[in-house]
Amino acid sequence: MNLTRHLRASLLCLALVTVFSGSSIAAARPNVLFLISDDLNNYLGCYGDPRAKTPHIDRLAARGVRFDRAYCAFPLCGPSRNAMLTGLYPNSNGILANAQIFRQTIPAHASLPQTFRRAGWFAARIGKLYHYNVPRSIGTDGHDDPASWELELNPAGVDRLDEEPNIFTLTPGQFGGTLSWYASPKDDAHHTDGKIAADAEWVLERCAKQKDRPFFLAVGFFRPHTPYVAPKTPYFNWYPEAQMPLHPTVDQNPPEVPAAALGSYKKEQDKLTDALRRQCVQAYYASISFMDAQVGRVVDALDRLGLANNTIIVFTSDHGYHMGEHGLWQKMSLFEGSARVPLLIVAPGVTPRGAVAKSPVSHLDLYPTLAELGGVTTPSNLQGQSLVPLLKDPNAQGRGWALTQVTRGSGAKRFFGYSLRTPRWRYTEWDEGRAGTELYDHDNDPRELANLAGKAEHAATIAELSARVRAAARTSFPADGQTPAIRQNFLWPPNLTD
Ligand SMILES: [Ca+2]
Repeated sequence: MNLTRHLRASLLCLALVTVFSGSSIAAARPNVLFLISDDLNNYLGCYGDPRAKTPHIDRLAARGVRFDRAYCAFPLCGPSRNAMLTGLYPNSNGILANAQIFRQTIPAHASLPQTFRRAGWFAARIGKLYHYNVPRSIGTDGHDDPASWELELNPAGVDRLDEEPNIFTLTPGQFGGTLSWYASPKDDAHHTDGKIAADAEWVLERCAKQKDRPFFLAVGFFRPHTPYVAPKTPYFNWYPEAQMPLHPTVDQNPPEVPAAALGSYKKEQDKLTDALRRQCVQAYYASISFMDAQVGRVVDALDRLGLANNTIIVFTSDHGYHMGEHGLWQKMSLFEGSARVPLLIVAPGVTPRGAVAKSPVSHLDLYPTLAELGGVTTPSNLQGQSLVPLLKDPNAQGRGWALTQVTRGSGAKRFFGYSLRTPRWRYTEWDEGRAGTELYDHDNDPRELANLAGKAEHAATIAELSARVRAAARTSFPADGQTPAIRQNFLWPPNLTD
């Protein structure tokens, strides 16, 4: 009897230990809910935007760490997503354009979800994780990597199937690469991102029934990517057109701004009147709020199903976006608005609630961070840093910089721009300075309106940052040489002199 009682007590203790360890990701094999939006800049309430209505992303930020200076590797869907999901810069995975995937260049490399999958996680994708042509590829696998996932779901809503004839576009017949928008009469559930959220709930319900197997669920929303199609009610109604901001046009930039810095401007954007600019901004904000509601729906499901205590949540975007700043629209610039991304990480038992990390970090850092939190082994050549020290102490310094690159021109005339972000400065060199340099002081000029690169009083800062951006760019290439596939496709070797 005593023995039985003793056994019962021991079992109770064991059960309690299990319960407590289950309340923290200190427990082995945490789940990962990886949420990514497409073409979303930092127009979010939690980042201080004065207009954005994003209550669901804001409450997610309040649960963990908000990275205030997070940057993509390359401000374009395909290169950015491949960099994030391989943990390698574009110069190392070979993906510097859309419509390519790293299996063409480094086929043996294990992606972030694949690493979890190999370690026994149920890895699933809903919507856009690798590159898709939007909207044409919605409802298909896009440029997906099948080895990354055990399950893939590709819902399509009225925005893809029915409403394209109604969409306003600057370039007739085109929707994804050009500015285009539509206030839809259909509600959330009819739209692709609403269906993605519904599918995520369905997958989470099934994961909740098999809690002995962890999951890596990646949910890729298509909005606010063009066409900015979202339900008119309530989202467009939240942003009265007359209240939308306008910026000076591209020809009003000061002469100190190099032409390459403005190289993402498209001639078709000359068609934009002030009225169209306001409608465009309204539609972009509406699409953000619509996507925000779908994020809320997925996170609510996680909570409702009792999964949140052992689930790491990541929310980010593939790159930033211009809505008229510097006279620019969309992506492919190295200004802050295009290079910067939102990044929220909630890791129960690790992250303090509502904390803000200000040290610059990169999308490259997500792979080593999630691998460390999950206790899974990564490829040895990852180029980012684990953010776990910053998750535990958001005041930690980390690497202290982030590198973003982009291309200009094509063929033999193609050249790179490299931009380094430090806590205070953004410093950019176009074609190693031959096509211009830029220096912006974020302590005094957060909108990057005054290029200080030509100012003699900043010569020492420029010399230091020039050496640092070149050193950072060199680290974006593989340490152990380059594969032939990459040599064929891309500029090689780099000519990054000191
Ligand atoms: Ca994108």
